[in-house]
Amino acid sequence: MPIVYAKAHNQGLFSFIRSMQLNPIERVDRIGRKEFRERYVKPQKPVVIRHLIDDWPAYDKWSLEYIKEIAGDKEVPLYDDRPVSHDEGFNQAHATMQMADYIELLKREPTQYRIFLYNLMKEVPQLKSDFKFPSIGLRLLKQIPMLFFGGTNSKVFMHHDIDWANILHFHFEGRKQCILFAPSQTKHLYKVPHSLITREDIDFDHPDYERFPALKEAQGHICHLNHGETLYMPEGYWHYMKYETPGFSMSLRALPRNPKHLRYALYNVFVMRHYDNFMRRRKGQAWIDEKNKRAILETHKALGIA
Ligand SMILES: O=C(O)CCC(=O)C(=O)O
Ligand SMILES: [Fe+2]
Repeated sequence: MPIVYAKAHNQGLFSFIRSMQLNPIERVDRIGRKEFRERYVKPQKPVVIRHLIDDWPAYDKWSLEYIKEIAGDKEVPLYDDRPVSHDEGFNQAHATMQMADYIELLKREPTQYRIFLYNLMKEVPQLKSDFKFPSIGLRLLKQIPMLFFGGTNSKVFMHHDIDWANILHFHFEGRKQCILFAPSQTKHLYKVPHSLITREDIDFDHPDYERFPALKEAQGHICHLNHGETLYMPEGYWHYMKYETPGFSMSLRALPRNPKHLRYALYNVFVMRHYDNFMRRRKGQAWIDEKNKRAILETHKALGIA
């Protein structure tokens, strides 16, 4: 039975809003490759591994201060939480800053500026010697360890990754909340067509069930990550992250094994994002507005909601 996170949120005087149906993600201390494959990869089930990376140099070394020391002079791309706009390309950054200034900002005050999918290792190759590719029964891609940074209360919109990968997500320094949904739940989530996101005006911490009634049926997963913990996200899983304190994460990925998922990945990379960019240029904001309308219409139609 899913546990309903029954936090009552004061909306106006006495109205209650039920939070979503979210099961706590299993946590294990350590796990071998055989057991990991049987219990989590095969059934495509998320899990938090608490001590997978205790033997990495990064476990002791990596902190915001350390990154500031070794990468402080790098110019980094920043994203905030503004809604997608037609005059930006797919996943286009909103600002840039020197890494040292950005880390100062993170430590000083809450900010919505995040670093998203940044290949810091390309700029600072010495970081590569701080971690290993865990031998856990996933064929992890060697080229692209991506980094993510966020400040207190910054939110990463609900999305799934373009390549439908199996993801190992390692967290450093702060504490972060992760809410996940399996691909089977997509029908309840108001997915925006030709994109990797759900409607951006959904607050997955306090959903508005009047506007988005399908969310009531969605069955998801939740965890909190602390320094050195690893989250396994199976293929194509939706994820919404909230940094509760300033911190950063690294993701490693393995291509999807399910042939259907691999086909979706190829379609996204080679067709979807180009088509979407093309339509943004052609139709402008009307294209974005139309897709957002369709997210609601198509979800309600498929579920028979009037
Ligand atoms: O936590 C973040 O900032 C985003 C993480 C993410 O989207 C990923 O690992 O794919
Ligand atoms: Fe992601």
